Amino acid sequence: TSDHLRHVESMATMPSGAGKIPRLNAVILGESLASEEDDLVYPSEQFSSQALVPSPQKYLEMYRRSIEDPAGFWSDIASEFYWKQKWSEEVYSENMDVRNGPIHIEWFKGGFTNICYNCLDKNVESGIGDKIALYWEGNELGIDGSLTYRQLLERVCQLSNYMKDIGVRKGDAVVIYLPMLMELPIAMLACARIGAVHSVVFAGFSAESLAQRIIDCKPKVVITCNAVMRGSKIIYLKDIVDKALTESTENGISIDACLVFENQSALKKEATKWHEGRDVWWQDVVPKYPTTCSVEWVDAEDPLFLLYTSGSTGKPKGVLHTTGGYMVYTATTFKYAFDYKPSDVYWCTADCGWITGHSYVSYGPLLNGATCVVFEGAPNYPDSGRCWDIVDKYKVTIFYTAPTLVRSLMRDGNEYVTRYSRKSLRVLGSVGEPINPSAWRWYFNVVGDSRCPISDTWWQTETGGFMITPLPGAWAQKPGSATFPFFGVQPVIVDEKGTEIEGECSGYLCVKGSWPGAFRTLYGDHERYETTYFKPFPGYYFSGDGCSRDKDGYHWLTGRVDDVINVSGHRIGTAEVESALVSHPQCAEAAVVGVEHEIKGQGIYAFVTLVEGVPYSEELRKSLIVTVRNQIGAFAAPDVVHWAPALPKTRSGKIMRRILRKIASRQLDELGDTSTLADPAVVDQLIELGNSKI
Ligand code: 6R9
Repeated sequence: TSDHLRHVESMATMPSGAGKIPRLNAVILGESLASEEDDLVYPSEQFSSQALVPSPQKYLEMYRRSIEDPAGFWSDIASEFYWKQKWSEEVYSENMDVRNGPIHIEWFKGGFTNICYNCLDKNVESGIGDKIALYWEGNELGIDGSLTYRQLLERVCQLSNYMKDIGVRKGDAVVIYLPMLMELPIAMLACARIGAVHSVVFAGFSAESLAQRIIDCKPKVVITCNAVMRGSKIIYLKDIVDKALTESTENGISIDACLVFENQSALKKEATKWHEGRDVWWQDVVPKYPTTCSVEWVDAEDPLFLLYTSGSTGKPKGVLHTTGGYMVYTATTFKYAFDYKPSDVYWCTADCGWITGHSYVSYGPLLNGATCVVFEGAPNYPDSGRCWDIVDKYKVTIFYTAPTLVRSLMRDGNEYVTRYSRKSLRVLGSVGEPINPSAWRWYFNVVGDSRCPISDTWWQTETGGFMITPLPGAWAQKPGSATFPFFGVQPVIVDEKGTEIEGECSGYLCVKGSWPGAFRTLYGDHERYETTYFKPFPGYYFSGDGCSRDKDGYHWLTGRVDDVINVSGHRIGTAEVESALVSHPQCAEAAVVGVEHEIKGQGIYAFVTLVEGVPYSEELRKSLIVTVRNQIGAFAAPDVVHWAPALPKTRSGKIMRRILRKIASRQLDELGDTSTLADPAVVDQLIELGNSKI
């Protein structure tokens, strides 16, 4: 194993925080990564001395055991959870190498447990029933609520009972299309309690995207609400669901019920369109059910949820996570990466529609008995100080968000931050995309008053939980680096041939061996699972990300190397946007690339070829963007539409995206070799059109 162990070992000789003063550079925009590498930011001695993992030495000891004896390491941790029946002898079994037959990963097989029981009943029984599990902060100032662990358990049981009553059984799918109300984690937990498989669809997805997911997983029930306020805008979610369900019915999929929560602060019952016989008001039925509900004990390898994510082809992939390994992994990563203590108040700004909201709003924190903030609104409403207002209101100690939000708040100015105390904060987190060093510094210096370590957590929908992340008290950080692997994770960097490269290097980020939180398959398509993730570099799981490792063994994620773009931390497949664009009757062809964007990280840049004879117009540009909004969601709308008389293609007809990326980012002197193009003149036409405004 060794390259990594060697690095970690050398790190153990690193001085720990004692007496070191972080070198705090001023916020300089546009500084380069290279000059940052030696900039170490140490946790304070005070922080380290109270931390769960206080030193590189302690990490090394635990990490070494996790790699040399994964079964022992993880079964010790798993034993802290409640199991109705212990797993079989073999803690895990895996084949991660396509050359040795089908890929398979199993953890704690034969063990029976329930993740909802471990999140709620176990905590209530251990005596924290009266501790706040969820604080809910509404979109409007002054609209809020909270639930203790006991109250949350009761609410979950009522919904579980309702679902059982209408015939939802173990293994049935349930689609959840809700904004960040407390009912969203309640619905997830209620499914888990009865062994149903939830599939949460982010409430920013369009009717077509929702329909596509419903058609794929064929749920018994869809859970939604009538409408939601986001900032000063109202979104009629129920109308979107109606449209999606009409489309699903046309495709032969019918559901038993659509359960609708009346979100009174947005829209009254009376104003909601209704489909008699199918639609049911949550408030009419759920509160009538008993507040206790027996638990469905499930095998550790029974599915817990499906979450659709974008890949490099048009069809979203249904990432499937199972119960036992995911439970153990999300709980453990949460605890160590945020140095969690029972007195913490934790707030993750992610929506439960994404993996971060699954693992680190719902499951990870609740499994630890944590108090979490769930926020319905937008972080800049009513103004850019909202986050820090919430931090002060609930005395948030751990704050976890995405670089895109950090950058946009940074642009809005320090006054919005410094107006609030923020004294409660002790750990900050970042996720979703690489955080640029200047944003890291602003986050560290201004938001955290140079006092709070930042956990820059690298992971994916597929990995279930953190893979490369700082342990905040254990070692010095380098702004912009996700640092070192979590326990049990063996990252490797390979070259194009799939050969592991050692030492200071850069290449494709893969993982050797399995970890408990790994996804087990793509729903209904194990072949695509193998092709996408295990065939590119046989013997490894391929992440789709590029990564470099510096001389001290720190990992620097450099972004996607496939046709996926990362817009504000949301993964969007270029193929999805392209297929939406070409569905427009006047669009003949489209090619989409990512382009650097100051706030969003990446923006969407679309080259569009129109049907013969159709003239370019501003109106058409708008209508193309509306098409993408309708088919995917507003977050996938192109930032730029670049008219293209033709697209640069090789003689075999392949679009040369490399050239399009250069044109999009105006790096015109770096176009490289264009001689292999079928028609090199296309490039000049494109550049010319890019110069003239239409
Ligand atoms: C958790 C999540 C996964 C992709 C991943 C990578 C990017 C996420 C990152 C990061 C650099 C980090 N990514 N966290 N890149 N540093 N700390 O975001 O899951 O939506 O599946 O996206 O996001 O490119 O491959 P998901």
